[in-house]
Amino acid sequence: MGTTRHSLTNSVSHAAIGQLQRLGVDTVFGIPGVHNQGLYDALIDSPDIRSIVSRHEQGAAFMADGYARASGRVGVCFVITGPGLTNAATALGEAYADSVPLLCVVTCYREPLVGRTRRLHDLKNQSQLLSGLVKETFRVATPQDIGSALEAALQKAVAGRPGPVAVEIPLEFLDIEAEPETALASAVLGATSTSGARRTQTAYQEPPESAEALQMLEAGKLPVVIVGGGATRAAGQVIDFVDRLQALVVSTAAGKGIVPHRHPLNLGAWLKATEVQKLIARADPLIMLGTEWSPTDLGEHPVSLPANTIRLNTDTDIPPISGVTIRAEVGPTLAAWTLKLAQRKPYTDQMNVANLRATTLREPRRWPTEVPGYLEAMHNILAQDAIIVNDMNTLSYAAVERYPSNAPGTFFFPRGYGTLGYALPAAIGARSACPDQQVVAICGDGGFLFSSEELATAARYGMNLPIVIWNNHSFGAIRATRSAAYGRSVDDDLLNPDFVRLAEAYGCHGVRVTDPAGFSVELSAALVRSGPTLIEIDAPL
Ligand SMILES: Cc1ncc(C[n+]2csc(CCOP(=O)(O)OP(=O)(O)O)c2C)c(N)n1
Repeated sequence: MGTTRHSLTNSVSHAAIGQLQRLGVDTVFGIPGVHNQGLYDALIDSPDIRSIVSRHEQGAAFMADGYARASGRVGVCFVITGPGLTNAATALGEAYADSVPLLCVVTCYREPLVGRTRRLHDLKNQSQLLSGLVKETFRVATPQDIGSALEAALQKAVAGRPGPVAVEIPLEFLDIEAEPETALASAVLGATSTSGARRTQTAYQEPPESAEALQMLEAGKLPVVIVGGGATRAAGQVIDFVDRLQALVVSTAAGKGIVPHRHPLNLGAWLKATEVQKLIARADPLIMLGTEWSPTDLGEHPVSLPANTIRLNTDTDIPPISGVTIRAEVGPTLAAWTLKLAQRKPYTDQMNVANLRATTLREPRRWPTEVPGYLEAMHNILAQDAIIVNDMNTLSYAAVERYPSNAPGTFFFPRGYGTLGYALPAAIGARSACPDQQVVAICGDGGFLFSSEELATAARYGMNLPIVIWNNHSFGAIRATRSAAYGRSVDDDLLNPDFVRLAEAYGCHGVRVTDPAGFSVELSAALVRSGPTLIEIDAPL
């Protein structure tokens, strides 16, 4: 233990990085500091792990989020104790709310001074702070625990309802020599886990409630499926199931694209639509797949569930409902049901599905009349599997309901926690995970400035990334809701920088467009440009 700091290649930090590599981690996002530089030093000796350095820890954690949503694997970020963690906190909150598997590796002091903060980067109580942000924190008690802590954390991130986890490593351990057992323990654990970073496939076991669910499916007259983000990796099984039953489908924002928009039974992603609410009320049965039935999807008018509801979810914490709740993986369970329902006569053949779909899609919307033209231009240009990473803004709200997503896991929206500043860094994460897919960020002028410094990251790594800014010179959504609620508005006007020049100052390409035709030209050009392009839309107020 305790030898020359700079010559050590078998440090606890090396054991940590080696273990992450064995567990399938290929990218880490973060910011180095004196309080975690042992980890960064060890990365030099593990060229298979790519390090992407952000300009703010919130950006690093959002990048890990975007990486996770795009790849289906755990996103990993490295932050220093104290301010590194508090900067990342909001993004961890978003990942928790949206069930995104993240691992935050954060340093700490070996002896926490709970209640005092005299040491550099020390917090009053870091572990307590973490407990309010993540599913579970693994505090490394001895240097020998490093391998098992990382493995346990990665497994926890994907177990049940996915979410963020943290590993707190005392910074006193980072640069000391790892005991032989440390490496051994890591190797053994690594070998037994094919990839802790991915949800492991276990043999399908019929859930005990399956029989009841199948009875409801056999007897029902109008099956309606609500598909949520928890079914993203089970798209094939969901579509087979829907086809077998000829069930109508509605999706949440997170579930967009799981059943392609072009599928004739898909009514879109608008649970609030009047026709959809009516349909849900008379569904028989209603089948909820991988959705928590979140208030953020339902808005102000929660729809009550019919008695005949089947709920399939890995989450163990979801509240009870009438009907039957099954805690199991969506994919294998649906595959088994589809086989068992082989003789079912399709239900909806008498319904005029096309009419219902048209009525649902025609419902009047509140956004400016220019919005659909821009979304249509995007849809005409982007590939079917293009990843659209949204912030909270007018264009994105409209896109939830209107953008025709045709591939699963391609529409990201920070719906659960509703954090402004998500889109740019999360798009950088998605771009790192999926270099062969198109990735586009959509921001408002307000939200963009919450994380615009990450233009530097996109430029530094030469990322081909169009960043669209809907510039209505205001916190438009807030202006609209406040005007509606109070009949007047204040502090919603924004004095923005010149976005085109801002982009150029960062080494990105910048353009301003004034109509969908110009937008089409610039978006097409941005998709083939090697670096990032900021496209400012001169939007109506
Ligand atoms: C971190 C954070 N702070 C505040 C809010 C509240 N908020 C929600 S939408 C919004 C306005 C966003 O403005 P902009 O990005 O310009 O989009 P627009 O509504 O104008 O289209 C604000 C301030 C939030 N969602 N997140």
